Amino acid sequence: MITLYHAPRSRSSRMIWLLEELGADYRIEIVPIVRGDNTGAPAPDSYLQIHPLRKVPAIKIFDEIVYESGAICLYLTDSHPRKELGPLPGHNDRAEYVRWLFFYAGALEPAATARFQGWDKDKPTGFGKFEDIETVISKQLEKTPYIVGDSFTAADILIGSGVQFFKGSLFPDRKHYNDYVARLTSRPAYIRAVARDDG
Ligand SMILES: N[C@@H](CCC(=O)N[C@@H](CS)C(=O)NCC(=O)O)C(=O)O
Repeated sequence: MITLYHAPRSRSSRMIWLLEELGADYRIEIVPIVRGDNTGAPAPDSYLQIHPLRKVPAIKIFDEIVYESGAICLYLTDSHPRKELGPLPGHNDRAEYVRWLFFYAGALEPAATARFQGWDKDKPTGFGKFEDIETVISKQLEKTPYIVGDSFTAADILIGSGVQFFKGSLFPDRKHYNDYVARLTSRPAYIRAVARDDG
């Protein structure tokens, strides 16, 4: 049994989606968090043994704890190989899959945060320029229905949530973004996850 530490309408909502896609046996434990607009309350000190930054998502499987959305995606798809939601080592698409998970976490997330906060200046950073990052994603989604190619993977859960959130605001309005989000949000597992978001 997997425990998902979750706050409704947060980054952990995506992990409910992933667990539903995997058909995993899981339970949800609701965790209080301080939100971006400073509402909410911090998780209690007891939660520091699950996540040292008091954030969600985190998962616990037996005695193992994983936090960071990209790490959770990789861990869960590797540990549910028969579900084929992430190419495994040796698969032709493995490099691309891992690259997109880390591109989300290491490039898109920090660049979008910097853009939102007005911190991004015209200086080299470890994550690159926001427009360049958007172009990389757009070029891929112009070519293929999913970010790794023809098949849905857990990388779509991360990149797709970014596209869904940013399209029409930080991301330009593009038809292939609308089509991509429509493809993802019509998935039965996505719909089930939305229904479970409150716990
Ligand atoms: N890089 C982390 C970000 C996690 C994160 O920032 N989660 C927010 C919710 S969307 C949170 O827990 N905020 C509470 C806090 O920072 O105290 C991931 O992707 O898992």
